Amino acid sequence: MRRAIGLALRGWGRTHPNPMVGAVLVEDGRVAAEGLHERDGGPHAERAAIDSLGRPPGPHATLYVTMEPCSTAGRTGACTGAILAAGIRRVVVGATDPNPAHAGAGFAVLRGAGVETVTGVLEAECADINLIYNHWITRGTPFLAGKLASTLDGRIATRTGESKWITGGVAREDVHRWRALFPAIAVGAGTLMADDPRLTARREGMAIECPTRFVFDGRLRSVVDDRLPAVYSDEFARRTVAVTTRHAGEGYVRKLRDRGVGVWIFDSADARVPLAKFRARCADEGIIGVLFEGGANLLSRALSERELDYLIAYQAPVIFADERSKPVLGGLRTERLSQAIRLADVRRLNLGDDSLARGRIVYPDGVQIDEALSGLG
Ligand code: AOF
Ligand code: ZN
Repeated sequence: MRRAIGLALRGWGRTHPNPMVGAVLVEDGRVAAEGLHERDGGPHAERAAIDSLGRPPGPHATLYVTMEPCSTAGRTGACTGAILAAGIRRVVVGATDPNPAHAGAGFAVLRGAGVETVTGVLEAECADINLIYNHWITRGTPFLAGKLASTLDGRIATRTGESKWITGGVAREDVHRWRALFPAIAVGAGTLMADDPRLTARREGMAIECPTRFVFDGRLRSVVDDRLPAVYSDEFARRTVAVTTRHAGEGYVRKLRDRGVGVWIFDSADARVPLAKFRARCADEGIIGVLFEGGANLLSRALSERELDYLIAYQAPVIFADERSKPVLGGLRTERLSQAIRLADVRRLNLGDDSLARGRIVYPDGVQIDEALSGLG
């Protein structure tokens, strides 16, 4: 199953809106064939493994697959059908396909046909491969994740504003992996103006990839007259969408649209984009996952509006111990421990001297937004 997981991950970022799936066909204790779902619309992992064998599997073959085989025709024919047609009598599965069209139906089909079906092997790992898909297919809304990087005492910049770099090279490379996974990335105008990030995924030995780039800028103050930020002017400018409100000047909107930059305009009493409306628009446009990369204001708002589903948090073994340094998150008034936001299904990783903790965000009942701080960005 670990080998099947490795195969599934080769589809990283290329299978949307489909899941990443890997499959290994074992005969007499040896790997006879492998397959993966390489891209949306392409053959499913099970079929890819069976086809690559080039002959019927032996009578005692076992198919290991990271996700439940599909049991309805879809665009590529049911995998349960392919398994039965190949005469495979034993199937070992990682995670259940959360797609309501399947959700265990594949197991019933296999078992009904007398195939020995083992489920739940490395289940958590297999489900973790498809964070975006699992959310999208069950809720029909995009998976909104936040990425942050802080010191051990939860700070992202010194009192004078220095922030490059708190985390080391290995952690920063890992960020590019997530950028390559998510169909879209979002940043706030403040971050855009301070850092001028390109928001592309740049990985050793691989072509530069550019997801959809969202800039949250309620008044379009990042559309300055002299030098435009890179995301509005580089070769991927058409991949950029400024997310703004009616409070933005029409001249700025026109200036962006003239360059091929998208502009989404939302109604809002203040100059802040309501994240629930943004999420709904993404769903309409088929954007199934967005990685919020900062800054602190945008992430804090997403959290206080309870619109963030997941957090990817890097932490460096660095301490400022300075109240005037900049905190990674804010805007809530958490008086009791029972009001704390928590992560569930937490996974941890060491990256050089830094660490990564990521997990699903669980919101408590009744946390108050701190009005004094809610004027953030
Ligand atoms: C599998 N193995 O490798 C994948 C599965 O449009 P289609 O035909 O590609 O079907 C898409 C659905 O099939 C998708 O929503 C999910 O439920 C399942 N994906 N299933 O058995 C695979 N990629
Ligand atoms: Zn299938």
